[in-house]
Amino acid sequence: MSLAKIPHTQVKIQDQFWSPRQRTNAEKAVPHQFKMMEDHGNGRNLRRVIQGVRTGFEGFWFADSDMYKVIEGISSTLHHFPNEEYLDEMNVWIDEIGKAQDSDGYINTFYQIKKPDKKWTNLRHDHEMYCLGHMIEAAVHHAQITGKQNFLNIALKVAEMLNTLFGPDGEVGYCGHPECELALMDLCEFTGDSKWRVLAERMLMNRGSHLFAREEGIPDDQYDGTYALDDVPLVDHQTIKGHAVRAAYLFSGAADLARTGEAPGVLPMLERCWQNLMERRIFLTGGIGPSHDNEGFTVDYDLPTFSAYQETCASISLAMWGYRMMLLTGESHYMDAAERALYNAVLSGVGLDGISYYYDNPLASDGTHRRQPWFDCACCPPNILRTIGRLGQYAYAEDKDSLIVNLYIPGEVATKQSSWRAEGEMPWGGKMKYTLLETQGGLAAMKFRVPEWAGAVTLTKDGTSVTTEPNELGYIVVQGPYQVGTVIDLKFEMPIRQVTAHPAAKELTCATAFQRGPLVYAFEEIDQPIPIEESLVLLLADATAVWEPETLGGCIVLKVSGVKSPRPAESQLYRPVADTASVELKAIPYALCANRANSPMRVWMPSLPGR
Ligand code: FUB
Ligand code: ZN
Repeated sequence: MSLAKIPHTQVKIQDQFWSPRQRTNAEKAVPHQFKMMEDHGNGRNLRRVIQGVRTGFEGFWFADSDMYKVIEGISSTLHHFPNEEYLDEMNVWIDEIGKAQDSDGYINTFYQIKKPDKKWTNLRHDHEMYCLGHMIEAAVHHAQITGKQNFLNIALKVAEMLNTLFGPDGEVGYCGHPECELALMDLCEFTGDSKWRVLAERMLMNRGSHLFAREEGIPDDQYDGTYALDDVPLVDHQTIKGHAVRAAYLFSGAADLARTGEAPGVLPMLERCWQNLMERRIFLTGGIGPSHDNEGFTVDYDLPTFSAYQETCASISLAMWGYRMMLLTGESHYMDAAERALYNAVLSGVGLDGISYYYDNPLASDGTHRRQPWFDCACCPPNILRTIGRLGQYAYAEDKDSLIVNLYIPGEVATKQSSWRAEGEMPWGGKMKYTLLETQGGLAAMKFRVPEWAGAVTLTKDGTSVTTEPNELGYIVVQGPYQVGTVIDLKFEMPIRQVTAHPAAKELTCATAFQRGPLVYAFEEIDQPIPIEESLVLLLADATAVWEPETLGGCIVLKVSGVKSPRPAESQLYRPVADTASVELKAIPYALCANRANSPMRVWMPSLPGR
């Protein structure tokens, strides 16, 4: 049973957790990212192309994609925080993009400046379709938000060119870095033109034909296409592997394909890979991809802490994929993972200032891992800009006659059938209240996701208890009738959960971590009475949740019982177990780490049996 999207344009976020982030996005990140695009040469690259200059290209070969993502991020942000000046500034870029576009629709400033006669000769490495995919995604979004066609027309010209080259009458072609597939699916949904689905399907289904081996003259028996998921045909993937962002973007496009029509074998493949990821490869924080070497997956249970790579884009791609799996299947558990990523590994990608970013997000640090204003490889900052801008899209979905609540975020939602106000404490407390503001008729039921983190659940409709036993898809179903003023009160117990990992996750042996609601917690040395290296927590620790208005903009911290294990002398590699003394340790939400002075940090703490 597939569901329909409710775009973020129909969702207002008004809470204490995400609203400040969206505002900072608008007030700080947008001007910062405009500036970064000029400081780092993305704007100059466009102007070089317009002026016919063939030297001086700046940045990575896929730098164009950053500008497209920035446009997408700014468009989404402007919807919630209108700003004429930024709109004008963005339109200047769009004009320039139009001017830099060749008459056949081609645009890629790296190729246009550096090797105009070599277009499409290195699909494996050079990201031409990846960049264009980001353009299409951004242009669709820009058109949705502004109602303007200017960027969309440029993107449609691109899509027509891609169709001529790689569509049903063209060559077999797909990009080393997936992205174009999901973008074409967006374009199909927005324009209603199935031609774009057919093109996406060709890119998806031809993948695995070892195109990149042929491109580089590598004999088939010596070719390892794993990194770019060109090893086997799409439907034959058994596990999640390769480069993390590539994998989750590819599977996002595949999920959209399966949701919108025939796609034999695709759903079982997605379910297999998802299961492998959830059972053996995802970090506690919802991030994916442990290894720096391939920016991706390695083997089952490889879940390091200090060296956890967890690229911000990878966590975003996991949220995108989980969201699409929920839309495709109607099953709520996919949003457990998307929520886990969004509240932890994704949000950790940006500082509270909105203008400092993590590329990789380790789960332990010696205190020197700090967010940066930008990167040479700048994929993550604009990705987080657009993700926070569009966050509302993850909160709801709908089927023919029901509204489905996936994320519990105070604010408002308006659909064709009804408008609701959501009030409550999330993510700090588990109470939510939904009030029906308007109804146009046709709403038969409200469906509420039962989050994996929830303890006991209670629900009343206009004061009358309703069963909270979830249906087979994981939702509590609250049947109508609905009149304006109907109130649904929902309460999820939000226990502190202390967790250990599967013993096969060797790096997490004898370690323990804490979660409350959707948030994973971490211990920063700055909050502890003793050095973090001397801190251990008890298994079955006493832990209490305390609201601290002065900490990190206001957050719930956890006070946890631990013990001090004094640091040995430098000469003492091994030593007898020392006396221990009780201490109270303090944990803050992982996503808020590294916003104060440099401080060593741990999500997973060494633990001792307690009581
Ligand atoms: O290749 C484009 C982006 O740059 C990838 O998604 C990231 O992992 C980074 O390598
Ligand atoms: Zn990135």
